[in-house]
Amino acid sequence: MRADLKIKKSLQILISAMVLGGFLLMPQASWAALWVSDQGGANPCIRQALPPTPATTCNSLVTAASSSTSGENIYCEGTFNEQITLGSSAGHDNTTWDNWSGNSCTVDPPNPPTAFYGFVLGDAGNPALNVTIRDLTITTAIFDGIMIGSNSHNATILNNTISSSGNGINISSGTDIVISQNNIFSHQVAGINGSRATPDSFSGLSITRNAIHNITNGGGAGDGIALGGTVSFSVSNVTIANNFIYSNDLNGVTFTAYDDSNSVVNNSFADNDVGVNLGDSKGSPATNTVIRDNIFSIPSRAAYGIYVYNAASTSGLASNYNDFYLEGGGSNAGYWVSGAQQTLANWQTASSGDANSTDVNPQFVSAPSNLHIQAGSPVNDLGTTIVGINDDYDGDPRPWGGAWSMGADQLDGGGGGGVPEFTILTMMLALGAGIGLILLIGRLNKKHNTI
Ligand SMILES: [Ca+2]
Ligand SMILES: [Ca+2]
Ligand SMILES: [Ca+2]
Repeated sequence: MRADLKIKKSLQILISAMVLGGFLLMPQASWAALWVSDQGGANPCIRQALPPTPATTCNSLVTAASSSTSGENIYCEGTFNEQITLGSSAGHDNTTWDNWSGNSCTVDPPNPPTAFYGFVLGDAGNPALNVTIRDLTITTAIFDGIMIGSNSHNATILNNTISSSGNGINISSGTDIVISQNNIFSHQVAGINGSRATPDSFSGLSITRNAIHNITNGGGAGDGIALGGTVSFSVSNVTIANNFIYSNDLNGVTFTAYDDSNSVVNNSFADNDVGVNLGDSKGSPATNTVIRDNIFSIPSRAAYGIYVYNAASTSGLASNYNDFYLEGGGSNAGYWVSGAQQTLANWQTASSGDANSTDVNPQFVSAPSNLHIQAGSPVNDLGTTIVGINDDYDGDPRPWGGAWSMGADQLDGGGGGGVPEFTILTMMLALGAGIGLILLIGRLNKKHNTI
């Protein structure tokens, strides 16, 4: 990579770190918000301008939902054994549900018949519009950690830990949903599950920069991401990019039935039975799928990079610039309609695609869970330009000093692949004051700002 670019990048980070650092050194800004603590007890929730003491907060997110007005922030800390259902009131629209500072906020709903979900967006046909759920831990819901329905458009699910439920996130309707930077794992059906049954659902769904892993087939599935439509309404315009998708019992991503014009780009797959599946045994189509710049590390069992289940799903498939790394012992590059294609060459012949793909060891930092690539990885700069994908799993910019890296990690952008700009930043900071703070901000700046 070019040294001048590295230094320029370092200066950009240093300047932004100093600006952010100066901002944080100012007196703490106050937010008029609803504050919720499991140590609190006040009822109803009262809007307050400063982070109050627990004694003056309410102790229920459900109570906060009954008090919220449109556009409000709700900050929480502690553990809440509740199901939070939004949509019955216009005061639920435009709300942001967030932890306060670095304090954890966990939603752990009780069992049925008291609760089936952690959060529900959309209540009996009433949508909850423009809701953001961020920085929370949501665990052990019998059905779904987060259920999105009733046309709850523009939901943003950001930087949450969502574990050990039926589905992590289940979507039945709602356009322009953003799911980013979440850790979604140990569910029994799917990490993200979507079954479209109404017009315009799912259009603009974006699934980026998440870790989706260890989904088991306890519920009969075991998919990282499972999206399917109906004869009347296909799932379309979904972007799945920059995710780590690993150790799922069945498919990393499956477009099971009536999917059209969806993109799977710049993801890193490892230890799944299938990386990307198209269609089903009944002949249901998943058409016009774009599969580019992904790494498929295909484990040593009856496993496949791409599985095209039926002839209908070959239509419009645009697959290229992927890495099909066969770990050996039964792994196959793909499955094409009626047969396994063991090697990349077999797959290329059968599918007439993937002309610019490769079959090299991507040199993950620590497979299968840390799918950053090591310095010197042969898939660096082997990808093709993907319009609209300008960062990577870590938020590092693409491209960096060359072309797109295959997979979710842009090597030259730093992060797990190598941290040269951070090293230079550290050296520069040794000359100045406020080292700890700016180092911290330098790190935070790699991901996103947190409140
Ligand atoms: Ca629970
Ligand atoms: Ca990176
Ligand atoms: Ca927060």
